[in-house]
Amino acid sequence: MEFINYEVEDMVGVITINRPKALNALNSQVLDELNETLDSVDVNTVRALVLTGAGEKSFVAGADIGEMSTLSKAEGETFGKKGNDVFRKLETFHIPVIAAVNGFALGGGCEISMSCDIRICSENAIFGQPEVGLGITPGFGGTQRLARIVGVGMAKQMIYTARNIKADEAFRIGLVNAVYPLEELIPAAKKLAATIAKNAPIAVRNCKKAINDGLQVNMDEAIVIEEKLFGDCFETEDQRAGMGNFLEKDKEKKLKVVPFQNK
Ligand code: DAK
Repeated sequence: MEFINYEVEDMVGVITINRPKALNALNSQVLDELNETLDSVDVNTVRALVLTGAGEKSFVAGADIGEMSTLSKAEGETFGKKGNDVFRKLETFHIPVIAAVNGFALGGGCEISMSCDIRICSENAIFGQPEVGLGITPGFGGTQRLARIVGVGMAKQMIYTARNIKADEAFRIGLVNAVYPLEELIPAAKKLAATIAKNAPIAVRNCKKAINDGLQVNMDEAIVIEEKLFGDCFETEDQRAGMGNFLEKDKEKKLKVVPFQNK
């Protein structure tokens, strides 16, 4: 692949968007390659993903403005669908995805980070939805996901003003969970991913689904979604071994990785 690197270390996969000359802007080829990479992830052996950008300046500086500028309406629709499909694939991916935001996360860059489960960033990170300054609306889910993450008032302010915010403000409003010096970002992301990877994979997967699906419906329906996904964990080897280890009071064993089991 030209623009995506994918490496697996232990049970953690790291996907790097590698187009530093254009600050890792998302063109059609990047989106296609990201889609193919996600399809190639072996979720039986990889338990969490880290998504980051190449270089020390930018995570993703948005959708590729050069490519977009010449699109016809029909091509714009195709491009939008391509982006939305990949972003939704990330959001609903079987295993958790951590965005390690190492610089600019503007427009589609901020939006792709919001399709991930968790965002952490470096001190030089800059977030923003500059689209209204370009004569468009955020088109890869920004109007929807930003409001859900930071609240309606703050999302409207960021989107209407097109003002960028720095890492400390992103942390203050809850857009990121933590801020690190740049050189510590990837190690921190891998450590967080490894912590998740140690837990029972079916349970983690079901938690992701319960949170995501539950947020789309009212509480009565959400609780039913949770019940079903809770019940789904029983009779798995993860559940038997996890509870068995606790009952045996074997602290060492309790910390062991419970092997992935398809029911
Ligand atoms: N697209 C293409 N190239 C980009 C780019 C981008 N978004 N951002 C940066 N680059 C390129 C620059 O053109 C430059 O290329 P060369 O001139 O060297 O060939 C190179 O990266 C370095 O950029 P700068 O020279 O500008 O670097 P600076 O440090 O001076 O500035 C910057 C960094 C991030 C502040 C600046 O590059 C910038 O403002 N970039 C644009 C940021 C932006 O506005 N991003 C949002 C794009 S709009 C849709 C769905 C979604 C979308 C659209 C439609 N549908 C559903 C249809 C999404 C829209 C967006 O994301």
